[in-house]
This record gives sequence, C-alpha cells and structure tokens, in this order.
Amino acid sequence: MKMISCRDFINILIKHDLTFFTGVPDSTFKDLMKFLSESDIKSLENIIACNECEAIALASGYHLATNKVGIVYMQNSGLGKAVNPLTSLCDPDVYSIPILLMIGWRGEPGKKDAPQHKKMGKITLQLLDTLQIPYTILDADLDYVDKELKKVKNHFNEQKGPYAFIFRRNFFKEYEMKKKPLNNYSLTTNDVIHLIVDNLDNTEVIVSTTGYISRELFEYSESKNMDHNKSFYNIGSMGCASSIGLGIALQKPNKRVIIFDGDGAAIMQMGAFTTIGKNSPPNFVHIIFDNEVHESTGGQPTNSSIVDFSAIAKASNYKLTLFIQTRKELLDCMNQIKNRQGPILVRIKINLSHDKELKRPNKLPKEYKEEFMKYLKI
Ligand SMILES: Cc1ncc(C[n+]2csc(CCOP(=O)(O)OP(=O)(O)O)c2C)c(N)n1
Repeated sequence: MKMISCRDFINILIKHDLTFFTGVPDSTFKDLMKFLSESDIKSLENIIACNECEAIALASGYHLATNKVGIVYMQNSGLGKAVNPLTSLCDPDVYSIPILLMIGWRGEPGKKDAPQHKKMGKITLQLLDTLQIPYTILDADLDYVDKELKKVKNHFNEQKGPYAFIFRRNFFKEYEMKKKPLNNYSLTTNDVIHLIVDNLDNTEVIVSTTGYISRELFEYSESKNMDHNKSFYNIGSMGCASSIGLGIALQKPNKRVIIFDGDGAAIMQMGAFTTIGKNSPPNFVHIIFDNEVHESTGGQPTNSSIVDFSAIAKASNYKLTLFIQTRKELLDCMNQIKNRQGPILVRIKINLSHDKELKRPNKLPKEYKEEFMKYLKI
C-alpha cells in the first residue's frame, strides 16, 4: 500500500504556503500530529482546538489577520460540529473565507469500522456536496497531492470558501517520535475503573465517554462477567457523556449517575458544566480521567494542563470538587462521595499507559441501550 511520509507531506504544504494548522485530532492523522509536535520548522503553527467549530473559527481569524489559508484537520465525526461556521462564516455567500479541510474518513462504506462511524462515513461526501464544499479523496502520492494543491489554490483565488481533502486510513507512514510523551501519575485508567466499579453499591449507573475509557469499562465488565446494563457506553458524540448523564439524573433522582469523562471530551463541551450546575442534580458525580491528552487518537495534548477543572466546576455551582492523584486518595474519595450531595466533580490524574488492544462493545448499540433502559426502569 502506498503511503506518504509526514515530512514529505508537510514540505509540500509549505511549498504552497500552507503553514497554519488547527483542529481536533483523529487517529488518521496521529503520525502527522506527532511530526508537527516535534518539528523544528519555524514557520509551522499547530493549535489543537477544543472542538471542530472552534477550529474553523480559529483558522478564519488566521485568514483575516494574514490573508493566508489555514488548515483544519478533523475526523469526519467533527464535520457536524463544523457545519455552522462553515455555512455561516466561511461560505462564499457570507465572508468567503478559504480553509483547507483535512478530513479523516471513518466509516467509509465497505470498510469495517465501529458503529458510531457508520452513518457519518456513509454521508461524508454527500454532506460536503450539500454544503457545496468541493473535495478530493486524496491518493497517497506526492505528485498527485502537489497537483491537487495547485487546483485548490485556484479555487481559493477564484471562489474563496473552504475546500476539503479526504483521507483514508494509513495515508501517512509511521512517524517515530524522538521523545515519547510521558507523565508520572501513578493511576492508570484501568486502575481507576477497577477501583470505582468494585466500590459501587447497587444504586449507580455509569455513563462513559468516547474512546478508550468506554472500551476499558466494557472490557472490565466482560472480564468480571458483569451485566452491561448499568453502563451507558457513549461510544460516539464526544463530549456528550455528562449531558446524557444530566438528562438521566434529573429524571431518576434515586439513581446516582456517575460520568466517566475524558479531559479532552470535558473540554470539548465545557459549557455543559454550567447546565449541570444550574440544574444541580444531587445524584450527579462527574469524574474526569485526566491524562492531559487525547489518548484514544494517539496522545495529542489537550488544554487540561492549564485548566483548573475544580475552579470551573465550583464557579458553575457544583457542590463538591476533589482532586485525586493516588490510589489512597481515590479510595477515600469513594467513601466521601457516598454521603455527599452533588453535583460532584472528581478530577483524577491518569498515567499514559495504553499499548494494548482494547475490545469494543460487541453487540449492537441498540441492544445495550435497551438493557440499560430496562435497568433504569426498575
Ligand atoms: C466530534 C469528535 N471529534 C473528534 C473525535 C475523535 N476522538 C475520539 S476519542 C478522542 C479523544 C478523547 O480524548 P479524551 O476525552 O481526553 O479521552 P482519552 O482518549 O484521553 O481517554 C477523539 C479526539 C470524535 N469522536 N468526535
């Protein structure tokens, strides 16, 4: 299979004066992200955004300030989030702002992928057609990329407005980082899930976030032969676990609702903190597994290292906030939160520890949903 090295790809972009990157990571671009994170090419800028809507706006600001074209990378799942600024900000009928979209094509028809990618995979090209955004499904061939970039430049000169490059998996050759990102936190996602699940009594349900966290929870439940009916695996809709949990908590005041959130996911939809605080369900526990990266898509940093989640939660009317770094603190926390009223926020610092293949929920999402709803009814 043909693949392109990250350096060659970046060099071609630089040749076409494309040096500003922003976006939300997708595993399709994990090697490119690694390359960008340690590249010493001075002209390159890469800002990892909270969500795809923000990324489009950021690249628009870049264009307004420089008259140059910014690149926005995203998984196709993020295209929905980007639709609003694409249609109401960048569109040729509004401000005509040129942006080169780099879209990872998950759920491509005919290829095996997880269920949450199926619909978006099927409609990605149709959606771009509907948005009247021209696109190229890029072949991993440098001359071809160069030719397409010339074409895109003409598009930007004549029409302005966005243009999309669609990327299949395995477009980029593997890039080995010189220095692997590490942190020294003692707890792993696995440790935390085991410890929390083992300390639950029978009144809680868990809503878990997109990516590795749901997969770890699933795998642990399988290994213990537990029913999955007390967990709602939010395998798609990144950032929405806490809002799904809020919807449940408000209707089921006798069930404790525990959210297993990621730092990237929590930041993606941070406004949810305020809706949680405003509605203030006492049975709501928001746990953030904070490894400071988007681990599920290859370990790209989130903004978490500069975010004081506790301060944000407190200022949003959460009733208790806890910061956990050790096993002992986590055990104490589990006892403490049993008798306290929510909303409660627990931020747990998590070690980067994933090198194993994790299982994915293997039944249809609808089947898990039905089991979960049956349990909630009791
Ligand atoms: C809207 C949207 N954008 C991007 C993705 C791709 N994606 C899946 S998981 C993930 C990373 C989640 O990071 P975090 O919440 O910090 O959890 P971690 O992976 O570190 O466990 C991303 C970016 C997505 N699923 N949806």
